[in-house]
Amino acid sequence: MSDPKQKLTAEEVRKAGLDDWRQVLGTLQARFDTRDFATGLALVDRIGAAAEEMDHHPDITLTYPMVKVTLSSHDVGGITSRDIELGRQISAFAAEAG
Ligand code: HBI
Repeated sequence: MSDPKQKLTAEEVRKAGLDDWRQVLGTLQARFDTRDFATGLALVDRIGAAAEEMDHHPDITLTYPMVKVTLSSHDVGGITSRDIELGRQISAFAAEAG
């Protein structure tokens, strides 16, 4: 699962054990309840910084009182190890924000 250009199978993604995330049509999607807007905004900011650092960019919706995130690798049209890695980071940020 280390090749970032390799599209993962649904089974490989499932085995990665990303608790907050579900697979939807070749993407990973999660929503994090942030209870208030400012906490959501701070979470989006952390996700943005991590995305820039990885050069891998999720779709993010900040909508009171939650943040919705969709991850996929546009270059291969599916889920790769980069989505798994960023998804793990985002879950950790959300846990800290909560
Ligand atoms: N973000 N989600 C996602 N998928 C990509 O394929 C991707 C990206 N951010 C930057 C990126 N690719 C770059 O590697 C290319 O735009 C050069």
